[in-house]
Amino acid sequence: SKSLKDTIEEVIPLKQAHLKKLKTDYSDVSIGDVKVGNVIGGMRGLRAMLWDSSVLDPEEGIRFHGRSIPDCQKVLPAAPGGKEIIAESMLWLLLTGQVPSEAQTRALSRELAEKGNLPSHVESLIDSLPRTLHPMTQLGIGVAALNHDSSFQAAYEKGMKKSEYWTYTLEDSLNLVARLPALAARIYRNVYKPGTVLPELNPELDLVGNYSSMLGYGDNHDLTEYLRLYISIHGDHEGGNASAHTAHLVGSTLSDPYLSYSAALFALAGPLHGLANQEVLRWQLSMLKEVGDEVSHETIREYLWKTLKSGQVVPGYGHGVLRNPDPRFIALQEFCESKPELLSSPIIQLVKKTYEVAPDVLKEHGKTKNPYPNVDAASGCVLYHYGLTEFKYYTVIFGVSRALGCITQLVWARALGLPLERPKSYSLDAIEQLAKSG
Ligand code: FAM
Repeated sequence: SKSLKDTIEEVIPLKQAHLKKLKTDYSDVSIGDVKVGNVIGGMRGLRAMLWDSSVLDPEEGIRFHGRSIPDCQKVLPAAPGGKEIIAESMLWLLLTGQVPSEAQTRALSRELAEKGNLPSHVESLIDSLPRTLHPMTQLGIGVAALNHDSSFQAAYEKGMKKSEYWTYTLEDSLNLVARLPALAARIYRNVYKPGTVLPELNPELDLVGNYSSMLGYGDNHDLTEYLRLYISIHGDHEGGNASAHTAHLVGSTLSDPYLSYSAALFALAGPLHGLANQEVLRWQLSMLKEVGDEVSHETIREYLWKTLKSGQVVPGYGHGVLRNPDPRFIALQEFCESKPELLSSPIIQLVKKTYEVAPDVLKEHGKTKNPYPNVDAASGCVLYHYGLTEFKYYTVIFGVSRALGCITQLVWARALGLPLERPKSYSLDAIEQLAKSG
């Protein structure tokens, strides 16, 4: 069966022709105008970016090459003995637009496991960091240091043709995805389980199977399956979210995939973005501490108001684009509903009860355009239940996942020859003048 690289190579001329057609037929056609509100409002709603692998509909949520999460759950291969989508089948779909066969998925798993060991300089760099340094900072540092072996950078120095950019980008990208589990697990062990032995990568396991076993949870089939689902569905969320956009911007300067993705991780580390999944747990636990055994809709409502009145955001709720409950949240909830053990877990029940109350409170509060949960509202509590309770680590798991979408864009941006990103900015005075004359 065809390899991932050969499949991408086959799709490239089709996409290149499509882009060329857009350029010749429609370059001067407007697909929306730019209001002052967009410019001063974080560019919300501005149609200003090409991102082929997924599109986010405000009502319905994410589709990966046109496929919703339930569609993907039906067709994308799982791990041997598992049911959930795995990172490899999602990555294949994102990169090629096609559903991989079982054999192609297994071959990619094997390729990634074979490439997954960290270079020793990265191991010693990570081991030298203080245990108190936030795990996300450590992850970003480690990913940046992987660029020591960038084949894109080496080929660029030698002088490669533009038409070859994508192949070296793909090579670096797959190495990056392959090495993320060992890097992320090493950080976990150093910070939370010092002195324990990190297992070797097992070439028979899928990427997340290996990640779970290196974290120390390889025997927990349900947690491993949850991580597979989690990492697949957090992979890509169109282009404008802060981490994806950062990877794309940095990559547009022809920085290699390691540097581009390292930058993206520092965007993911912000509390309005990926750090929200750590914040949700912290917030729900402090709620538990305060209300004790009195967890009722009423006490949760009071706690929500207390958070809002103190000027904080309710973590896990609201979204820059979505205007309905996030289908990723729903997929994770459904995972819980399929397991009675999870349904009776106090922390999972608390998250569920919060969901029954929070939208009405947020509507009454009247500020957020989307009073519904995003993915972060649900993602951490299942990890917590299974014993992965170190919630400062949760965004690292998100960081292992988001690479899938970011590297897809990097490969395609190079294959399509997309240029350096460089929007026009204006000063306050200049914007006012433009508005008055426009
Ligand atoms: N709790 C309280 N207030 C909220 C809120 C929330 N969950 N969500 C939005 N608002 C406020 C927001 O702060 C803003 O207030 P000001 O006018 O005083 O600035 C107002 O409502 C309008 O905001 P919006 O237009 O509805 O949202 P934005 O597009 O500006 O921001 C988020 C989107 C995600 C940053 C925002 O909803 C938020 O801060 N949510 C909590 C943090 C969170 O869960 N982030 C994770 C997002 C996620 F899906 C991800 O990246 N992983």
